[in-house]
Amino acid sequence: MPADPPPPPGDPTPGRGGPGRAADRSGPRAAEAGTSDGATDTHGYAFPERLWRALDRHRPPGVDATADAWRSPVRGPWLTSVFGAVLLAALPLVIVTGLLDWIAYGPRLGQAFPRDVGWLHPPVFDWPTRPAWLFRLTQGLHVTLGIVLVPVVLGKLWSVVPKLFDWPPARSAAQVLERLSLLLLVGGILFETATGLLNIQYAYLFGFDFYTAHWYGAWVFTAALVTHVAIKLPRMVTALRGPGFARTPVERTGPEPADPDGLVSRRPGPATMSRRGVLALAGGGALLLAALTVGQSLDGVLRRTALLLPRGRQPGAGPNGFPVNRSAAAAGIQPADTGTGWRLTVRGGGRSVELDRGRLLAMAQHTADLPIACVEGWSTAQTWTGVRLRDLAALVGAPEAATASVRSLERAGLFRQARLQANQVRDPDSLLALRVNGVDLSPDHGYPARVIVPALPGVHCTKWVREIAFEGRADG
Ligand SMILES: Nc1nc2c(c(=O)[nH]1)N[C@H]1C(S)=C(S)[C@@H](COP(=O)(O)O)O[C@H]1N2
Ligand SMILES: [Mo]
Repeated sequence: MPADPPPPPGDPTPGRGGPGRAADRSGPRAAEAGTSDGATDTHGYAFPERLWRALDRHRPPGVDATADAWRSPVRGPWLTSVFGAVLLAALPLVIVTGLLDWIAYGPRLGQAFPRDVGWLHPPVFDWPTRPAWLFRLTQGLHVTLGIVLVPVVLGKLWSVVPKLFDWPPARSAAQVLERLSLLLLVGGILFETATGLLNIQYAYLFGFDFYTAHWYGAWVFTAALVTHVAIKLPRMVTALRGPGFARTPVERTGPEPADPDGLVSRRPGPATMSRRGVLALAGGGALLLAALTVGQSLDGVLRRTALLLPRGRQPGAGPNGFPVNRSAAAAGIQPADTGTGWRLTVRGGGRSVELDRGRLLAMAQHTADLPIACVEGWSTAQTWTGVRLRDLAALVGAPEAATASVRSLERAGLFRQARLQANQVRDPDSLLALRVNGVDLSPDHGYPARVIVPALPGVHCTKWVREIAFEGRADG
């Protein structure tokens, strides 16, 4: 069974680090301990050496005391690498699902946010309609993982926090670059997490556009992450291949030998927690967040466990009792607009037809179980009934339409209109829904008619539809 190295002998109090102690540690860290005592050992400085030496001579007051105040003996390459390995496995999924969500919005139809990203976009493709739960999965993963990883990120930051007080802040020009990338890495993940969390809580406390900020923030973060992984991966692999500490109890927990990154405390105190205790704390936090979050992507009683999400829980009972993103009142939909005077205008192929709800109900009705998956993370599957979009396209002689522009009665609001791709118009389950779960749509769910399309982001499932225009020819 792997075990910690025996704890260093003697009482681990500050001040026991002396020349003798520096001598029994090896690596640059020992040299650094020497310089902090005023010694002139500048071994380990690269160009511009004079700058580092000058900085070292002018140490800000308290910098050594602060660095040494972090005394947990569990800090070191092993713990940092375990957190790092978890993040290395999970963060690419968050990044990729985030990019997929941008693609799902339909950049080719000019409706992904942010709209104009120049060369900075992933290869785009027409978002498929199958499997119908695709966007539910990608967006659910993006939001849920983003939340669940918070304790792991905090654990990793805690494991390296003394490095913030390193002085001089770098020892070579290369290290300046590395530490700048760390600034972008840490700043990036905190920014992405904070804006993401505020967005799903509908708390737009910031004075900038969420989509634009989250998008560019993601690129900054991703670039910094790639750099960081390229630099540190070998260290991580070495640390994880070395002696393990997962089973060491707190009584036998001591520091690792000094490491080249200086993660091990220079003056380690006694352990108050084992490494596995730290991991259990972060893991337990992640599990707790998962338990409070996943319910937003599930239906049935488990939905009630989604305590963290404002729209995640079951709102009301009955067939229309599922989450509402924007209510009819909030969208300014008047009962008079949706009463017997309501007409749907269908355009295409140079023709225009007006249909009332009775005529729509007299057309062939199709029923499909389809999810609504909101970009804010929640999703729910319901049973929808209505007219196939492709039947409406055929009605105006545009069965080969390349796109459909859907407009709502709603007058203001970002989501009062949406454009659908050819595959989304043609899918046999793509509906202008009139009913849900066997009853008429409620006003909040889009009465008299709403769009529902397999795998379409919820934001494009336009409610209170007033007009559908089929345009172009898919293969022409
Ligand atoms: N006209 C209109 N349709 C809309 C919206 C809106 O704000 N206005 N919100 C969209 C969003 S963001 C989502 S997630 C779904 C949610 O549908 P629901 O409220 O019926 O659950 O409706 C979509 N349809
Ligand atoms: Mo949404």
